[in-house]
Amino acid sequence: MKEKLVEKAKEILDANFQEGGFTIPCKGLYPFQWKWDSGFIAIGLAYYNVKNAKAEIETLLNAQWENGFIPHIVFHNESDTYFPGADFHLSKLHPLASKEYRSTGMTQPPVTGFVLQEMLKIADDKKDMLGFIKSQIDKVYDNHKYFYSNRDINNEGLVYIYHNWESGTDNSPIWDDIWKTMNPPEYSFERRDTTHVDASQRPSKREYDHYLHIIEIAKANNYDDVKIAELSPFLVQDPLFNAMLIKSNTALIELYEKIGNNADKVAQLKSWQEKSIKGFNAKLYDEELGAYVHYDLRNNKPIRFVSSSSFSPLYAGIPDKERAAKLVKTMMDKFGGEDKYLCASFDPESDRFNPKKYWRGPVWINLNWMLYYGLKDYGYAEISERVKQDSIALIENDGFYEYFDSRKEIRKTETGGYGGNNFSWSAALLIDLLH
Ligand code: 9YW
Repeated sequence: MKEKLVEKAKEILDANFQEGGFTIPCKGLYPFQWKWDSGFIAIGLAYYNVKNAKAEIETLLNAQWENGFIPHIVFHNESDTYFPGADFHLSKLHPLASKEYRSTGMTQPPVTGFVLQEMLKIADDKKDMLGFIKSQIDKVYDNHKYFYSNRDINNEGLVYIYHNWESGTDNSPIWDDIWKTMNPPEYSFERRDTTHVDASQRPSKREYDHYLHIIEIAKANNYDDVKIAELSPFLVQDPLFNAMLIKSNTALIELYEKIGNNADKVAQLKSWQEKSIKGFNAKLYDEELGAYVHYDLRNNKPIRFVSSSSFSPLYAGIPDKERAAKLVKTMMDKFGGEDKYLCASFDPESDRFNPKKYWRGPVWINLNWMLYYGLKDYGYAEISERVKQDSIALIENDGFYEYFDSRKEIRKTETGGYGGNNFSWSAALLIDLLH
């Protein structure tokens, strides 16, 4: 069983690998290179195709802007199966954007630092991989520098995101109250996602109006960070995004120490790190909920909902042992019933929970992957093993889908896999989990 699944996972990754040296997340649905997808994909590739794993990271980092920014989508190729594409995003509006690659003007969770560290752990030839890392690591460092220099506007060690697409958790109910503060025009455009996937499993047209409106505001200001911080109706400190940055800081410190001769960068990373962990625990933890939550900087208030992002700080070593125990209790009480697969993306007890709709409830393999390692690090061997086995069971049972229904019951009558099939990061991370 294990061998067969791994074989199928490799087939998917190979089929999604493109001539330009990068992997698309899903045929038809997502025909370009996405930032955090690339990271997870490189981890899977590192097990059996080191050349492609390296190419995956290189092609992403080649599209870095002169200010260190790494975009969320790199449009290496033309494709009309996705909206909004390069002609909508117009990255060239920013004076420091890549002249060579068209991209979006927003980013995604900074996973690349810890991905490089994972690639080193996986590599048989450590010397070769460390050489590769040495050739790329400064770009990742520059990306962190970009975040701390431009997006930590209150100097509290926490960076903002200005768009829900930057979070990676696109239509989470967490954003619903922000949408209520906006009244975007009704744009006319042709959605492409709903030609690939059942519309009931995707965001609504009205939600897309909000997504596009934020980009229009950013474009009207040439994607200038200062202007965006001033004007974007969406400005959020996201625990998932910041936890990824912190995890990647840790990885960069360890990698630079291995490489040697980078004392200045190590000192800078340690100083960012100390401030970030402190700021994170002081601002983003909600005692009453027993979970980390998002903070709405534009409207100056915490967004008090529990989602799988609430537990991601476990992966980055952010909570102390006592707080970690509370997090695990919240997770098990709300998300962990025997009738459920871990871990739904949104609080199953909330009336905003929707088990079939994208980031409003379904289980995602990348979040589970982080939770598995996080829980394991904190000594929760049994629960971490359950997250791992649940992830494997979902894929084995339903297929290599983009997201999955957390309710075991429904599989008596219907399939539980939703969104795109033959999805790259589900395949890549399964290879890691089964290793
Ligand atoms: C979209 C590619 C991306 C992921 C995001 C996910 C989805 C794209 O797909 O967004 O157009 O909705 O939400 O996390 O990186 O897999």
